[in-house]
Amino acid sequence: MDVPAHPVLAGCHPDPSVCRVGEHFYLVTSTFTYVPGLPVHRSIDLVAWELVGHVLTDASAIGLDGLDVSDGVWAPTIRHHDGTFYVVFTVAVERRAACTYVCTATDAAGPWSAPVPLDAHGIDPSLFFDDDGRCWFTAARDAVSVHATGPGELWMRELDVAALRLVGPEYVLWHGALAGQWVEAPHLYRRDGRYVLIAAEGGTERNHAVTAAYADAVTGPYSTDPRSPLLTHRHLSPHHPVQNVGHVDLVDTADGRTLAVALGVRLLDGCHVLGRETFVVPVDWDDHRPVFAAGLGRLGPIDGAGVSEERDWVGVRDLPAHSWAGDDLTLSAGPHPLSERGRMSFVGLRQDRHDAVLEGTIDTPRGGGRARALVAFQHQDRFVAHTLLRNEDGSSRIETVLWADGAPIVLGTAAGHESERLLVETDGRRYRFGARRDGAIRWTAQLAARLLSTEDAGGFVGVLLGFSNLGDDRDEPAVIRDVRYGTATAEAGDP
Ligand code: 6LW
Repeated sequence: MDVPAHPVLAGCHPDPSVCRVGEHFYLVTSTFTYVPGLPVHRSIDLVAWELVGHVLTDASAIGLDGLDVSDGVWAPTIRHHDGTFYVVFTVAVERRAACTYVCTATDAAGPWSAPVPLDAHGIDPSLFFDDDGRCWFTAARDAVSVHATGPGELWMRELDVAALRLVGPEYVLWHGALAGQWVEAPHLYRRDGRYVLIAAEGGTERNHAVTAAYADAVTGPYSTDPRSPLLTHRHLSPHHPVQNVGHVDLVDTADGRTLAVALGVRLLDGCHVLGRETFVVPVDWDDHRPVFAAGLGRLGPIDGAGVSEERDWVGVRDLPAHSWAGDDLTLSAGPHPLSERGRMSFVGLRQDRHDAVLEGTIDTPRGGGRARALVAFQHQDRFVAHTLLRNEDGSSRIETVLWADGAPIVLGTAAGHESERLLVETDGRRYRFGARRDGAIRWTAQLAARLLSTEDAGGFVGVLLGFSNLGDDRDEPAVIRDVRYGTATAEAGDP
């Protein structure tokens, strides 16, 4: 099993968690307000992943309406014990943990149970099954909840898996190795007779790091591994193409190796638009102490897309009524603009490569005022809508609008036809918006990729490329024909 030097799940797939059952590995990642939520990917080599289902097919069960795009479903953990899969996760509101849930299934592809709330406050919940079958629930309390400043803390309670409820006393396990803020992402393992507690520290940006502590009893006391941080790119130059590495989960292969999934970002010109992605890192052991990425260069440099070519079309906060006939997408109209926090008529794909192109043929809506658009969506305060509109006189117009921090900025307009093949193309440094006709592209607008990056726009997600259909219930669905997403090849001409 070779470990690839690029993400194994490209695009916004952060906070990965993995478990193995027989020859299959199963992986879940955070989905925030994307719907359906919590995709389950399956692999036999941890490199090529296949989308097999979603834990949260029904968003109404947890209520994502009204949330900022980067709130919602955070940092799940997947485990398997005695024939049952467990996924625990937090729903965040205003960047703070609001509720913790557990879902179960006998088949990772589903159906999954409805989410069962747990009486737990904290982010990044995890489960650990001890040798005697007891299940321990761990989570992180951030610094603000513990003291005004200083480190946060990791805590544990037992989970009664029959009743799906936390029981017994709470144990405070550890405050981290780096005396900073944000000790999070705890996962417990057993190795060489010791309990191994792995955490993430430093925050999910450039200082992100993996640390560890060990104990002889599951409840502690835990002593810090003085080698911490054990995995980080914080010490590398800001020009290194992979940054923010951390938040790992470990898994043993059937033949006795250990690998970790980690999150990281791919930078271009100091910023990233693809969100935090899932990487795989080899792990050696020094007795019970993990040694991450022994040998150099396993995490980068990184070009090209991830190995997995799975397409997971998502909505935000809700999945609008839509259907596919081959490559033709039929998308119902929705009344909420993309700049609001409501349920909107939008479906998109995680942008998973720097050189990306999305295109589709759209008809001008019949009535005036409504818009159909190809969209590059970071969050409700930062996106570009490349829109096809009808003018008062019945003619069509293409209008490319950047929505930035509460205000629209028109990047370009052009006369349009009744039917237009709209496209967005990016090389990672800029996005260009145009229309294709008779083999040529007419560019209408461009903008620097930085404006859609997490560094500039904030948040925890990456860019979604997709389509929207703004209108009310009486409006007919938009049919977007011959939708194509892929790797962009340089095309001549500037906007
Ligand atoms: C995740 C936590 C984090 O729960 O970001 O800063 C949260 N770190 O580990 C959302 O991905």
